[in-house]
Amino acid sequence: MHNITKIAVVFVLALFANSGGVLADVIKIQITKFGAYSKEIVHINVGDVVEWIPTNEGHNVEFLIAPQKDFLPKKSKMNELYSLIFEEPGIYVYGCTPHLNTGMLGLIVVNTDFHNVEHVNNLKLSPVAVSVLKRMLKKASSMSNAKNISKSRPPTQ
Ligand SMILES: [Cu+2]
Repeated sequence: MHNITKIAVVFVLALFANSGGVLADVIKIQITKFGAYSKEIVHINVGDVVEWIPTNEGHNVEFLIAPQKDFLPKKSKMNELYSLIFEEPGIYVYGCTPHLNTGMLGLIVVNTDFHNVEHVNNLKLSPVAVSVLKRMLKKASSMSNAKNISKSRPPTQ
């Protein structure tokens, strides 16, 4: 009886370890022929996976901002499928290495947590990239209000 209780406790803990028992989502972002990420802003939960699928040559994914300042995810290789699991709540900013200056950027917000927004605002980028980033941040915070509604939609391709 004692052992069964123990197993039950471990099982419940395992459920909570994965964002409160909710199954992880896999969000797919295509790198389009227009040199853009198909979803420029994504709201996810801790434990979710984002996958970048190249459909056009000459692009990649390089992180500029992560919640843990000194632990940026590694840069992806050109034209390669890239997949990352997100474990830290906060804002992540990434871009395409050769097209950062023209504003080929993407934003990921984990757990609707904007605590590191100052780091994002202090990012040194070209004027075009800065204005793209500002627009995305504004949109991301307004999207976060409607997050629960969009979460109930069936997954899109
Ligand atoms: Cu690019």
